[in-house]
Amino acid sequence: MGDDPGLIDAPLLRALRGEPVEYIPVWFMRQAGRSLPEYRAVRERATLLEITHSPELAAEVTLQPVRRHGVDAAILFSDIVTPLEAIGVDVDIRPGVGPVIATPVRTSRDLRRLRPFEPAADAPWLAEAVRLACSELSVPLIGFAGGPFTLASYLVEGGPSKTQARAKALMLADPATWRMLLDRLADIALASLTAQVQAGAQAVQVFDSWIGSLSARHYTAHVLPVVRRLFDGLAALGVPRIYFGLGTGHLLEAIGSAGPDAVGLDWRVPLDEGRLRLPPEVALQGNLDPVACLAPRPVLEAEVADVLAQAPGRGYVFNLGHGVPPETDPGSLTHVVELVHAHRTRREGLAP
Ligand code: 1CP
Repeated sequence: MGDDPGLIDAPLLRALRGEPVEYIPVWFMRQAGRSLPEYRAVRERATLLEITHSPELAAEVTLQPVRRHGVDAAILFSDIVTPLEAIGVDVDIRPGVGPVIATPVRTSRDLRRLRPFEPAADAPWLAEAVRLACSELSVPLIGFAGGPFTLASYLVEGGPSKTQARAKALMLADPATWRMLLDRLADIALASLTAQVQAGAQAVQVFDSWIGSLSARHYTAHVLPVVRRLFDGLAALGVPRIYFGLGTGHLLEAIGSAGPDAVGLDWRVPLDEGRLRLPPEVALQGNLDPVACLAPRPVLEAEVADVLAQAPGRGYVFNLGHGVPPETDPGSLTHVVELVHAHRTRREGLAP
């Protein structure tokens, strides 16, 4: 499982394990399928769900950013809602909108539609896409899943929401149903990530993008226990486990206590502050403001230098603070990779 001997010492995996590295590894959240013309060419022939259902197309799109930018990791091309679609939830991914769920989940009766996810039977294309991509990659593949709160927010809201108001209302009004919902979603994420690691993924990331909308009190009471259970379950896979959420400055201590091996920070929290507030054994990932990718080169270079100046000497992976903006010039991303790779780790592998 995820133990290709040729890649076990890849910079990404060493950094996630807190080991010294020769250069800082870098990848970009949403590096596939956003700004690349070669992705748009594939999208002209197939919808997003059609790509994920085709191992050949999914593997091809997964490889595109690695070939073009020389990033230190691939991330499987899929979406956080594809396991829900695979168990029969009527989800559609609308261009320019995101996941839309025709019949939202709002009561305990609705939970019956969320049966367990059995990847081998429900989504054979998932493991096949991972195997195909890994057979052509010389960097690790990151498997991913949506975090329980973030998946719950799409299911309860019925689509993207700025406030997650309906999801939070269910959480507060009916904590028992909420807990059952989150437990089912954590089981779905665990099943999906297990299948991806068994097929060759060498690290996993849980995208709990929207947890920042919760207070620390609500996150700790209504979400953290489930996330902790998810990370406990993932530990058996033996690969580094990254946890990412947006706007989590007020949640860092809680997030750190959920048990991840690495935490992805957005641009709002300086890396050096994150280092102090997370357990020392937890690696950091982040956190260039994605908007910097749209700036002229000198500005982009200064912003990258600023992030690198705050980065710990060990246990660090460069990334953006959120996904690549779709209008990014791909050349800017390639340039960021060159800058990060050229940067000499200040403390040459000494403790952070
Ligand atoms: O690198 C990659 O792009 C890999 C593939 C990938 C990943 C990692 C996609 C393809 N989606 C995701 C994760 C994802 N999907 C997240 C977590 C990361 C994040 O916060 O950005 C979330 C919240 C989603 C949900 C989603 N799917 C949205 C956001 C909607 C909202 O609430 O604002 C959107 C727009 C999608 C559709 C989608 N997923 C992926 C692509 C390439 C697209 C656009 C599809 C299209 O327009 O055809």
